Amino acid sequence: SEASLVRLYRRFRDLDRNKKGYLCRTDLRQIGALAVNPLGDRIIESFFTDGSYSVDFSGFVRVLAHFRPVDDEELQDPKAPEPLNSRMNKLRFAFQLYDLDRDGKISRHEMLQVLRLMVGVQVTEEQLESITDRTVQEADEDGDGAVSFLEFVKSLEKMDIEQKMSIRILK
Ligand SMILES: [Ca+2]
Ligand SMILES: [Ca+2]
Repeated sequence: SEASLVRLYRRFRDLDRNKKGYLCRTDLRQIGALAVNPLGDRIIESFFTDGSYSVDFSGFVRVLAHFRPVDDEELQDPKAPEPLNSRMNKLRFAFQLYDLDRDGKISRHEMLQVLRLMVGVQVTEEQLESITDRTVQEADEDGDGAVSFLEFVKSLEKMDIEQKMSIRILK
């Protein structure tokens, strides 16, 4: 809505500490919800397409739209384009946080890297390896040793993505 765009713009300007007119990685690290998120750095990277070092307001809004909480009262116009915060778009966004080389599959190595960020230091390398194997095996239906987007969607079928992938950016 127009009102939330105005509020977002205010947030954007607050984050933009040197009044540059764009945000860099350091600016985004001021967002509390990202600073405490184990995948925060990866989420921050997704604001910067093609190795750029700055994101303008429209890019900022586009990425954040994925995290907008789904509002039950929102009327869905069947003719409107799929909103960026739909379940499928949230899953697409999550998938690309794993698929670093963008080949459309989460390899065992890519899964290991994400799990390492998420489980933290409490597990040994050996445990991490076996968690990775189990996670990939459980999702990998065609047995190619990697997780495709469809396999990813299926394995998360019962998870409350709408809830888990919502970040309140405005207070
Ligand atoms: Ca990949
Ligand atoms: Ca597979």
